[in-house]
Amino acid sequence: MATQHTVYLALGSNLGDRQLQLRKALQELQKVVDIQNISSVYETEPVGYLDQPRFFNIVCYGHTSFTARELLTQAKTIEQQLGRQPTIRNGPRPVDIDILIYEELIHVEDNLILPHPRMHERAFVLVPLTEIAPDVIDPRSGKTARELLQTVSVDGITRRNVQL
Ligand code: PH2
Ligand code: MG
Ligand code: MG
Repeated sequence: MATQHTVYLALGSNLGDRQLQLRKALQELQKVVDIQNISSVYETEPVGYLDQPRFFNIVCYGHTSFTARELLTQAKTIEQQLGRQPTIRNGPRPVDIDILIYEELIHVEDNLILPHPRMHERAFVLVPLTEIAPDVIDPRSGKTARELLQTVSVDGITRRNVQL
């Protein structure tokens, strides 16, 4: 078996049937990542660009034989399959799939920065991440998800009883 890499992914949806989009995205992701755990669904106020619908956000983690770059390509393909169109930065989308952490990799390239450059300041990532992996370490800061969560406001984040 090829070497397995541990990866943490964040998914968000705020266009169309958010539950269905996340479910379909997970189904597709399962083909490239052996998903071990998925957080609850959180309904979250938009961050960055405010004039758009609320998101459903989740985090999952698993193991993959793909490199980070290959996984990014797969994630983009799934986003497009689910109807994502190019739009304004931080704007609305049927589904967004971001790689948060890939092993202990620290990597900086135009379109692939690991760990995710804004994960440490985003409650919509840190709340679900802490739910499933409170002790995971952000390789950049050396802090755990739980520690990072203590540094942000969790206003506008609501756990929803939504089955995926
Ligand atoms: N994603 C963004 C920008 N803003 N806000 C929320 N609540 N959830 C997101 O997933 C999100 C966002 C860029 O990817
Ligand atoms: Mg994103
Ligand atoms: Mg993205």
